[in-house]
Amino acid sequence: MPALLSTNLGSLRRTAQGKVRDIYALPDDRLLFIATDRISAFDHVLATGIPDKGRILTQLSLFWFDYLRDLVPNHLLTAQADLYPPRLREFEHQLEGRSMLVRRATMFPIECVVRGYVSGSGWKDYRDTGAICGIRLPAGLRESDQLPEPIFTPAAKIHTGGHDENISFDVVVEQVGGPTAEQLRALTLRIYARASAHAATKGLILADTKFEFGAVTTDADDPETILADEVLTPDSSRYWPAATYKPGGAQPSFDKQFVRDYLEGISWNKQAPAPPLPDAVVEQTRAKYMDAFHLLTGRTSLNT
Ligand code: Q0Z
Repeated sequence: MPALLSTNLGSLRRTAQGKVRDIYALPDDRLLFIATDRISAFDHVLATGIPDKGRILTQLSLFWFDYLRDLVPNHLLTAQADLYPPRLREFEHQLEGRSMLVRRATMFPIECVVRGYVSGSGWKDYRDTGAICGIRLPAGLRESDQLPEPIFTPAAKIHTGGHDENISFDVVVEQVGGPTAEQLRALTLRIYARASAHAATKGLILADTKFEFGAVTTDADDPETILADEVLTPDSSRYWPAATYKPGGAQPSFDKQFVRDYLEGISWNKQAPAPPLPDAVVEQTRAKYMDAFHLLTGRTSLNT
């Protein structure tokens, strides 16, 4: 199957479009969450998609939702396209294996990031200030070093294209209140502990990852915090092969390194329009997403 770069569900309203994912509104406080085959690099969506990427990332999220279900409830209603509302049937080729029917939640305006290693914006902040999100860290850490213990490093969502802004826990408290801030931190750290332990048994370091939580009202009218969005995919996480881990510099990207190397090699100026990718780079990248899926789930094929 060719890569799916855009979705069109007729008269349904697309309520959000990210670099990779599209969200449509449905009646009864439900959303349809679709992972396309788009890929971004250097903050641009590329002209070429990666066939199966959306299915791989969706099915990895589904694996993790199930793996974590006793720790935290989540937004999934069903990912079986044949159980979707009848009006979606005609679009099933855009949906099969790559979409989730989810509960609409009231999202907390916080990216719940957890870091076990010092990388990305965490490394930049540490290098410049000795702290990440106001958490003082020991002197002398090198890029990609493991932290003494995993830390909660929240970020504020910047909607207009920009990068999320790292914020202190005190700012989270101001945004959502003390009890909810503590709940989000505790959930984030607990999920990371469980997921990073699983990844480690498969030879992968989960260096950091990002969760989004929302609030729903239960049958008993109590507010409940649920895990939403996609979870623990290579798009929302840094996975490193333990076998080649070498602190003291940046680690190669598990999934996107072939893409980055190609784009660096052609000296693209990182301004739109992003160039297309050669078939070989597409195929190598698809294989990396499949490797991650296979390692983490033990499965060798995808569901439709
Ligand atoms: C998540 C996002 C985008 C992908 C809205 N269960 C939910 N309830 C309410 N809202 C959301 C969810 Cl998952 C929700 N996002 C983030 C935006 C593509 C994810 F354009 N936006």
